[in-house]
Amino acid sequence: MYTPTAADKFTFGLWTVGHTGRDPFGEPTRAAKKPHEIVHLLAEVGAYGVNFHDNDLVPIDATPAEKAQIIKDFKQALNDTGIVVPMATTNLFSDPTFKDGAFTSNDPQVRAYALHKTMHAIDMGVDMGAKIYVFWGGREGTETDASKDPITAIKRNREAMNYLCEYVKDQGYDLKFALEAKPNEPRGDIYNATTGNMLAFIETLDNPEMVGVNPEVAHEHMAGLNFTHHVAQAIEQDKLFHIDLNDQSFGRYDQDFRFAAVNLKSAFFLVKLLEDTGYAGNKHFDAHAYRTSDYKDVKAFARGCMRNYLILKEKVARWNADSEIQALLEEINADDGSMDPLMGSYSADKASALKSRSFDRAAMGARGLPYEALDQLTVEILLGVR
Ligand code: GCO
Ligand code: MN
Ligand code: MN
Repeated sequence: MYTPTAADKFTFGLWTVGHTGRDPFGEPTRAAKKPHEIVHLLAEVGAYGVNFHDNDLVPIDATPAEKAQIIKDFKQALNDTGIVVPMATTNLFSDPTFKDGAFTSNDPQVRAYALHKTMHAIDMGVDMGAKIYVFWGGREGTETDASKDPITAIKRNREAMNYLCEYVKDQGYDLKFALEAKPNEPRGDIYNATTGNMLAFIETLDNPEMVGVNPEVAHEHMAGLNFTHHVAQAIEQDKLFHIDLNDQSFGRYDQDFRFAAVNLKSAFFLVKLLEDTGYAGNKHFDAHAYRTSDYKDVKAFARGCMRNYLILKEKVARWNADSEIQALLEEINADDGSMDPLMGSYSADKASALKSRSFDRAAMGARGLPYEALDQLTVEILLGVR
């Protein structure tokens, strides 16, 4: 019942299960694995797909011969395991070149190199089968606003997105972009800090239909925000092109924990939203195992991400089928239609009828709402006693 299948579209980045445990204070605790070895690990745990940054697969300083060998081994592993590549992205954050941003750098040569690097990475991603291309602007930000005009930064980001959309159209690629927001880390402040910022930004692009979002649980949680509400806004605007699932304690450093490891209830309502609205895209676990793990435990981590999603999916079905919950929902949403002639789309007649109508304000305010009861039933489902 909780065994993942291809239909679940569970994916992992090479950098997730391949994370070696390095952090800002400490050296790796696990030996690095080659990309083709990671593909086999993912197949073993039952994943559907693997994603990569250009340099997760091919190191930035690889020779053409090394690159050819890596790609050959990687494609062979994909072939042997049936693992697919649904998404690719560019590393525009590790190399010192990008210390002041890539598309928003103050140096025009760096901005040009960022486009050059991204076009090559897009070519490689498409060659592997990617249909979604993620943009996470990790270095697109500042430590001091003395360094950069934030309006200039928005314009530079827009110019880059417009350029790259035209490139994709010019190549005839079947590829969509998904923009990923994060409030901070590794920069002090990152531009377009939330999914909501990204959604507004997308509407200002030349080809907005090619661009959606890739929200990540941890990133809205870092900012103390309700992730499910941000995903809902993306879904409502047909912009949920991809999703990064993981978990994160509010207010802490960027933790990228196993999905549902911290906030079970938030994870439940997220899965409920995705399942109830029929989200059909990839579910990417952008997370990594604790630094204390060995590779046996990394597999437990990866299995745990997928299993938690499937357990929560089953809880959602239970919640939706619960007659007591459904009765409460009916009570909460009772509507005798008597207000319909006064609301909805505006007309002058409606407005004047509404203005002259009298309301029993005290009665409305006195009406009880059984949200405690509803929430308790939700908790009991999550605790497994219902
Ligand atoms: C993070 C980000 C990244 C991006 C990845 C793909 O917290 O570091 O989420 O993992 O998702 O770079 O663009
Ligand atoms: Mn993250
Ligand atoms: Mn992410």
